[in-house]
Amino acid sequence: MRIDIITVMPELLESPLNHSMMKRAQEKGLLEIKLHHLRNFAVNKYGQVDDMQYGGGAGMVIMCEPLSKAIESLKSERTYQEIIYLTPDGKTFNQQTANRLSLHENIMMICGHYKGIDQRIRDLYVTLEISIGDYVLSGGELAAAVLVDSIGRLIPGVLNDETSALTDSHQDGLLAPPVYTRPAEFKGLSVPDILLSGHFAKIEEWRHEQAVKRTQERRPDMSN
Ligand code: 6GU
Repeated sequence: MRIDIITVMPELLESPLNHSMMKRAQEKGLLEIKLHHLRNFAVNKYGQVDDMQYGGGAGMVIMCEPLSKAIESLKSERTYQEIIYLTPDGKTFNQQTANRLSLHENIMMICGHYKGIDQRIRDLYVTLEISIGDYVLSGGELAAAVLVDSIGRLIPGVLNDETSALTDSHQDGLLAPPVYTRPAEFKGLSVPDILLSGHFAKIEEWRHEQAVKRTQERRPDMSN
Protein backbone atom coordinates (compact mmCIF):
# COMPACT_ATOMS: atom_id res chain seq x y z
CA MET A 1 0.00 0.00 0.00
CA ARG A 2 1.10 3.53 -0.72
CA ILE A 3 -0.07 6.54 1.28
CA ASP A 4 0.57 10.12 0.08
CA ILE A 5 0.06 12.85 2.65
CA ILE A 6 -0.24 16.55 1.80
CA THR A 7 0.66 18.80 4.74
CA VAL A 8 2.05 22.19 5.77
CA MET A 9 3.79 20.51 8.73
CA PRO A 10 5.60 17.38 7.51
CA GLU A 11 7.81 17.50 10.66
CA LEU A 12 4.79 16.57 12.77
CA LEU A 13 4.45 13.30 10.85
CA GLU A 14 8.05 12.25 10.39
CA SER A 15 8.74 10.72 13.78
CA PRO A 16 5.51 8.76 14.35
CA LEU A 17 5.63 7.28 10.85
CA ASN A 18 9.29 6.27 10.97
CA HIS A 19 9.41 4.25 14.16
CA SER A 20 8.19 0.96 15.55
CA MET A 21 5.59 -0.90 13.50
CA MET A 22 5.30 1.70 10.71
CA LYS A 23 9.08 1.64 10.28
CA ARG A 24 8.98 -2.15 10.04
CA ALA A 25 6.11 -2.09 7.53
CA GLN A 26 8.10 0.27 5.31
CA GLU A 27 11.32 -1.72 5.66
CA LYS A 28 9.45 -4.88 4.66
CA GLY A 29 8.22 -3.07 1.55
CA LEU A 30 4.58 -3.53 2.56
CA LEU A 31 3.89 0.16 3.12
CA GLU A 32 5.18 3.28 1.41
CA ILE A 33 4.47 6.66 2.97
CA LYS A 34 5.31 9.88 1.14
CA LEU A 35 4.97 13.34 2.67
CA HIS A 36 4.31 16.27 0.34
CA HIS A 37 4.95 19.77 1.61
CA LEU A 38 2.15 22.08 0.52
CA ARG A 39 4.58 25.04 0.58
CA ASN A 40 6.13 23.61 -2.59
CA PHE A 41 2.89 24.58 -4.31
CA ALA A 42 2.62 28.07 -2.75
CA VAL A 43 1.01 30.91 -4.71
CA ASN A 44 4.02 33.23 -4.32
CA LYS A 45 7.68 33.36 -3.35
CA TYR A 46 6.72 33.99 0.29
CA GLY A 47 5.34 30.47 0.50
CA GLN A 48 1.75 31.60 0.93
CA VAL A 49 -0.81 28.78 1.00
CA ASP A 50 -3.61 30.35 3.05
CA ASP A 51 -5.73 33.50 3.06
CA MET A 52 -8.49 35.27 5.00
CA GLN A 53 -11.95 33.81 4.70
CA TYR A 54 -14.70 35.37 2.62
CA GLY A 55 -17.49 36.76 4.78
CA GLY A 56 -15.08 37.67 7.55
CA GLY A 57 -14.22 35.90 10.77
CA ALA A 58 -11.08 34.84 12.58
CA GLY A 59 -8.74 32.26 11.09
CA MET A 60 -7.09 31.58 7.78
CA VAL A 61 -8.26 29.12 5.13
CA ILE A 62 -5.97 26.99 2.96
CA MET A 63 -6.35 28.17 -0.62
CA CYS A 64 -7.64 26.19 -3.60
CA GLU A 65 -4.69 26.72 -5.92
CA PRO A 66 -1.83 25.14 -3.94
CA LEU A 67 -3.98 22.19 -2.85
CA SER A 68 -5.36 21.65 -6.33
CA LYS A 69 -1.84 21.65 -7.79
CA ALA A 70 -0.56 19.22 -5.16
CA ILE A 71 -3.52 16.86 -5.61
CA GLU A 72 -3.40 16.97 -9.42
CA SER A 73 0.32 16.26 -9.48
CA LEU A 74 -0.21 13.16 -7.32
CA LYS A 75 -3.24 12.04 -9.34
CA SER A 76 -1.20 12.24 -12.54
CA GLU A 77 1.12 9.55 -11.13
CA ARG A 78 -1.39 6.99 -9.82
CA THR A 79 -5.03 6.19 -9.21
CA TYR A 80 -6.31 6.72 -5.68
CA GLN A 81 -9.05 4.58 -4.16
CA GLU A 82 -9.69 7.31 -1.57
CA ILE A 83 -8.74 10.95 -1.15
CA ILE A 84 -9.23 11.58 2.54
CA TYR A 85 -9.54 14.97 4.22
CA LEU A 86 -8.82 14.92 7.96
CA THR A 87 -11.26 17.25 9.67
CA PRO A 88 -13.12 17.49 12.99
CA ASP A 89 -16.41 17.74 11.03
CA GLY A 90 -15.77 14.42 9.25
CA LYS A 91 -17.22 10.98 9.93
CA THR A 92 -15.81 9.42 13.10
CA PHE A 93 -13.01 6.94 12.41
CA ASN A 94 -13.35 3.39 13.71
CA GLN A 95 -11.87 -0.10 13.32
CA GLN A 96 -14.33 -0.99 10.57
CA THR A 97 -13.12 1.93 8.44
CA ALA A 98 -9.49 1.02 9.21
CA ASN A 99 -10.15 -2.55 8.03
CA ARG A 100 -11.73 -1.33 4.79
CA LEU A 101 -8.98 1.21 4.04
CA SER A 102 -6.23 -1.36 4.68
CA LEU A 103 -7.31 -3.21 1.52
CA HIS A 104 -6.54 -0.26 -0.80
CA GLU A 105 -3.51 0.15 -3.04
CA ASN A 106 -3.22 3.96 -3.00
CA ILE A 107 -4.63 6.45 -0.51
CA MET A 108 -4.15 10.21 -0.41
CA MET A 109 -4.56 12.18 2.82
CA ILE A 110 -4.94 15.94 3.10
CA CYS A 111 -4.17 17.62 6.41
CA GLY A 112 -5.98 20.86 7.14
CA HIS A 113 -4.79 23.65 9.37
CA TYR A 114 -6.10 26.95 10.68
CA LYS A 115 -9.82 27.13 9.80
CA GLY A 116 -9.47 24.32 7.28
CA ILE A 117 -9.41 24.15 3.50
CA ASP A 118 -11.55 25.88 0.87
CA GLN A 119 -14.84 24.00 0.51
CA ARG A 120 -14.36 23.70 -3.26
CA ILE A 121 -11.39 21.36 -2.79
CA ARG A 122 -13.65 19.13 -0.70
CA ASP A 123 -16.35 19.29 -3.39
CA LEU A 124 -13.95 18.63 -6.26
CA TYR A 125 -11.50 16.03 -4.99
CA VAL A 126 -12.19 14.63 -1.53
CA THR A 127 -13.91 11.22 -1.42
CA LEU A 128 -13.90 10.66 2.34
CA GLU A 129 -13.87 13.07 5.30
CA ILE A 130 -12.66 11.64 8.58
CA SER A 131 -12.48 12.86 12.19
CA ILE A 132 -10.70 10.84 14.88
CA GLY A 133 -13.04 11.91 17.68
CA ASP A 134 -15.13 14.63 19.23
CA TYR A 135 -12.40 17.10 20.17
CA VAL A 136 -10.39 19.61 18.16
CA LEU A 137 -6.73 19.32 17.16
CA SER A 138 -4.61 22.16 15.76
CA GLY A 139 -4.28 20.37 12.45
CA GLY A 140 -4.91 17.12 10.64
CA GLU A 141 -1.34 15.76 10.99
CA LEU A 142 -1.75 13.91 14.28
CA ALA A 143 -5.02 12.50 12.99
CA ALA A 144 -3.30 11.37 9.78
CA ALA A 145 -0.63 9.62 11.88
CA VAL A 146 -3.41 7.84 13.78
CA LEU A 147 -5.01 6.68 10.53
CA VAL A 148 -1.74 5.51 8.98
CA ASP A 149 -0.80 3.54 12.10
CA SER A 150 -4.18 1.87 12.49
CA ILE A 151 -4.44 1.07 8.76
CA GLY A 152 -0.77 0.15 8.28
CA ARG A 153 -0.72 -2.49 11.01
CA LEU A 154 -3.63 -4.28 9.30
CA ILE A 155 -1.76 -4.80 6.03
CA PRO A 156 -1.10 -8.55 5.73
CA GLY A 157 2.45 -9.35 6.84
CA VAL A 158 3.00 -6.23 8.97
CA LEU A 159 2.04 -7.90 12.22
CA ASN A 160 3.26 -11.36 13.17
CA ASP A 161 1.38 -14.00 15.19
CA GLU A 162 2.37 -12.45 18.49
CA THR A 163 1.04 -9.03 17.60
CA SER A 164 -1.93 -10.33 15.62
CA ALA A 165 -4.68 -7.81 15.01
CA LEU A 166 -7.31 -10.51 15.44
CA THR A 167 -7.20 -10.23 19.25
CA ASP A 168 -7.31 -6.42 19.35
CA SER A 169 -9.95 -4.45 21.16
CA HIS A 170 -12.73 -3.51 18.69
CA GLN A 171 -11.79 -6.12 16.11
CA ASP A 172 -14.68 -8.34 17.24
CA GLY A 173 -16.86 -5.55 18.61
CA LEU A 174 -15.54 -6.13 22.13
CA LEU A 175 -12.87 -4.48 24.26
CA ALA A 176 -9.82 -6.66 24.96
CA PRO A 177 -9.71 -8.67 28.23
CA PRO A 178 -7.09 -7.99 30.95
CA VAL A 179 -3.60 -9.44 30.41
CA TYR A 180 -0.87 -10.44 32.88
CA THR A 181 2.80 -11.41 32.83
CA ARG A 182 5.39 -12.38 35.48
CA PRO A 183 5.49 -12.27 38.46
CA ALA A 184 2.43 -14.28 39.53
CA GLU A 185 2.02 -12.01 42.54
CA PHE A 186 2.78 -8.30 42.72
CA LYS A 187 2.12 -5.98 45.69
CA GLY A 188 -0.45 -8.43 47.04
CA LEU A 189 -2.29 -8.78 43.70
CA SER A 190 -2.37 -12.25 42.12
CA VAL A 191 -2.79 -13.32 38.54
CA PRO A 192 -6.22 -15.03 38.16
CA ASP A 193 -5.79 -18.79 38.82
CA ILE A 194 -7.43 -19.76 35.55
CA LEU A 195 -4.55 -18.22 33.55
CA LEU A 196 -2.08 -20.50 35.37
CA SER A 197 -4.26 -23.60 34.93
CA GLY A 198 -3.12 -24.62 31.47
CA HIS A 199 -6.74 -25.31 30.39
CA PHE A 200 -6.69 -23.48 27.08
CA ALA A 201 -10.42 -23.80 26.34
CA LYS A 202 -11.33 -22.55 29.83
CA ILE A 203 -8.86 -19.69 29.50
CA GLU A 204 -10.44 -18.61 26.22
CA GLU A 205 -13.88 -18.81 27.82
CA TRP A 206 -12.68 -16.65 30.74
CA ARG A 207 -11.13 -14.11 28.35
CA HIS A 208 -14.37 -13.86 26.41
CA GLU A 209 -16.36 -13.32 29.63
CA GLN A 210 -13.95 -10.62 30.74
CA ALA A 211 -14.15 -8.92 27.34
CA VAL A 212 -17.96 -8.91 27.47
CA LYS A 213 -17.94 -7.60 31.07
CA ARG A 214 -15.50 -4.80 30.23
CA THR A 215 -17.44 -3.81 27.16
CA GLN A 216 -20.75 -3.68 29.08
CA GLU A 217 -19.20 -1.64 31.89
CA ARG A 218 -17.13 0.79 29.90
CA ARG A 219 -18.80 0.98 26.51
CA PRO A 220 -22.50 0.19 26.82
CA ASP A 221 -22.87 1.98 23.46
CA MET A 222 -20.95 -0.88 21.79
CA SER A 223 -23.20 -3.67 23.08
CA ASN A 224 -25.99 -3.63 20.54
CL1 6GU B 1 -9.11 14.77 11.62
N1 6GU B 1 -8.55 17.17 12.54
C1 6GU B 1 -8.57 18.12 13.48
N2 6GU B 1 -8.01 19.31 13.23
N3 6GU B 1 -9.12 17.95 14.66
C2 6GU B 1 -9.67 16.77 14.89
C3 6GU B 1 -9.68 15.73 13.96
C4 6GU B 1 -9.11 15.97 12.77
N4 6GU B 1 -10.32 14.68 14.49
C5 6GU B 1 -10.69 15.05 15.72
N5 6GU B 1 -10.30 16.30 15.97
